[in-house]
Amino acid sequence: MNCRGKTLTLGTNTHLMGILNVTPDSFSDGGDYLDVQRAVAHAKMMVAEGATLIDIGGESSRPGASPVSVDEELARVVPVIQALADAVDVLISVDTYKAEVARYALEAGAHIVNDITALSGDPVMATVVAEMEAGVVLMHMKGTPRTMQQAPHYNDVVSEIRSWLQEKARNAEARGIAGERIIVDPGIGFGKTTEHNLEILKRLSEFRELNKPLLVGTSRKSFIGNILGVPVTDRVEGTAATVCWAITNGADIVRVHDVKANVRAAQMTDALYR
Ligand code: 9MG
Repeated sequence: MNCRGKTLTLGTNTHLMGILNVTPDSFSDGGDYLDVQRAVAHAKMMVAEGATLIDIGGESSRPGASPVSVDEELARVVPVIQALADAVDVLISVDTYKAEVARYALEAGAHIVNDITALSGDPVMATVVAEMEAGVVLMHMKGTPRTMQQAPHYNDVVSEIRSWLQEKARNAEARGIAGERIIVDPGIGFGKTTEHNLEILKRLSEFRELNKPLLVGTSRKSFIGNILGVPVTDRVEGTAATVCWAITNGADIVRVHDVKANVRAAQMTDALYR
């Protein structure tokens, strides 16, 4: 797929998307020079370890996280994207549901918008993505980050999410976004119980029927903690197991914090499977 002049070749190997959170609990207190340098250094390390995409986010989507203003989010992500676009030769995605943040981020050098609301969080987002010929990740979420874990219910979690993503992809195309620039994502952990997440992973291959590149993000998520009984700082092996499983069940891109370990797991799985 081609996003703003940069190509992502799909099908030959799994792509690792490295997570770069520029929020106060990670690299940023407001985009000052040192924050930017530290964030860029971390992104460069992830690229050296094998990430072929870097996902930069300035607002946490964890349950209960506080929303961030457009100005604050711009101050966090834009300087990092500007610095990174000159420093690395990989695709950059911006994790935002706000059209204004997306527009500035794309102008600063990003190629893809990772929208956890699948274009429904801001009425202008589809226009920005279409006009700027960017790629877009359409992720499924039930509710909002504030409400999503309040007793989520599905009759058939996989069929419902698959139909929902199909509808969102159709809408995106109707709004002028090229079909080949759309990536779909079942949104592990976003309005799902541990059982829902396991069911989605067990039946992941059913999302191939959408005929779109498939992104899966399991990294360090609570369902891994629930199964292994380990804290968020100790979930790298659990994550790697889900990465290998996701690859053999159709994932094209996996979104991870711990790039080195997951690249190795993915390369071995690719050698066996692809
Ligand atoms: C921002 N973010 C957190 N988890 C995610 C996931 O699973 N997928 C995508 N696309 N974005 C995510």
